[in-house]
Amino acid sequence: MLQTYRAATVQDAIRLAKAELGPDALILEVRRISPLVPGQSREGAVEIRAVAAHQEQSGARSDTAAARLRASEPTVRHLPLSAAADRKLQSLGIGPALAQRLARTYDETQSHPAKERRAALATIIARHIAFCELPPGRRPAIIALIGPSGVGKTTTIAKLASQLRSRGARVAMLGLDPNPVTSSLLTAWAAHLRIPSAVAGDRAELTQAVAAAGRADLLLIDTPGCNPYDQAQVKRLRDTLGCRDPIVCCLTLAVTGDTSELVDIGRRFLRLNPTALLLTKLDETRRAASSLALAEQLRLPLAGLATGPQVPDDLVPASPVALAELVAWTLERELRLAAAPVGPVAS
Ligand SMILES: Nc1nc2c(ncn2[C@@H]2O[C@H](COP(=O)(O)OP(=O)(O)O)[C@@H](O)[C@H]2O)c(=O)[nH]1
Ligand SMILES: [Mg+2]
Repeated sequence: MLQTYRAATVQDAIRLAKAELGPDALILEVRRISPLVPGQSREGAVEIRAVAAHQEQSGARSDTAAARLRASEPTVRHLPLSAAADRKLQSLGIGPALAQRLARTYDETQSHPAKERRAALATIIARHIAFCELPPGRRPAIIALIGPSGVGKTTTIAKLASQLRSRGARVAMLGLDPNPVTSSLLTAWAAHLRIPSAVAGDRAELTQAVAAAGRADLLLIDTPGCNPYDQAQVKRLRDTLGCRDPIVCCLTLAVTGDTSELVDIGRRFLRLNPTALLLTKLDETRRAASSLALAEQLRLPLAGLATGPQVPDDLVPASPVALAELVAWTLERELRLAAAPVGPVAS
């Protein structure tokens, strides 16, 4: 039979329900209730409706509210772990073949130490996703970061410049943004890091700067943000950049949006012939495993992962182990959330 419990918090109400109906009690409904007198408690401010597990199976849920809830309830918690993980990974845009393999391994390594579990996931990822190094082996390396505005291109250039210089490389920066306000961020980073920088307003100036780059081991080119849905803007950038050797175009995307739209956006930048993918703002998502989906669907080798705004520390090279960590972390959190009967989960 459906029982009602009231308490100050959802957790307290669940505790009451479980104390009476047993640890497997199913929570069917949670709602905030307003006190009868404003400012005063009415046996707490949360009401939940719950049923004992055996009653749920024997049909107590024919109650209309319960039936409604059942229809909208995530079924994930009733699935075996591998099926739930597979479903979650596919919902993040990862293709069925990769998602199934990762999910099976995630399930089979449940009782293994975290490090072993991640190593097993990394082995699968290495077979499905391509990786590349930044900068590429040849000198001078000329790398242009392209992508929508605000994804962290300029900041990532500052991180790369600083990291590579501390490894002994002679680095220079070049801005392609003619707008003095938006281009000032690159100039400011260059001054702060004491790295030479210049601004090129058009293709001729870019060609000159690239020719002069022979003195550096690495020239990092910052491009203005480009609206992927504005074909004229994309074409203008392509005409300026040339997008051919010796420039390595690196598509930069922030993983904070909807994966399918990010793939759509990414595809619009393929006209600029990018040969590497950089993903940023991994710290601003709780579904970081979608990074795999982007690399897989865009078919671009993954070069780097930006995990925060700090220069130079919040940028790591992409690797199977790093992606395995993202997969394990996302699944651990998402499956725990799906299994939790109710209530907001912090973190
Ligand atoms: N949280 C977070 N913020 C970032 C990251 N990368 C860049 N940012 C911030 O995003 C904002 C836009 O970055 P910017 O480099 O100007 O983007 P751009 O328009 O692509 O050049 C700035 O406030 C950066 O500090 C990242 O990986 N994580
Ligand atoms: Mg910028």
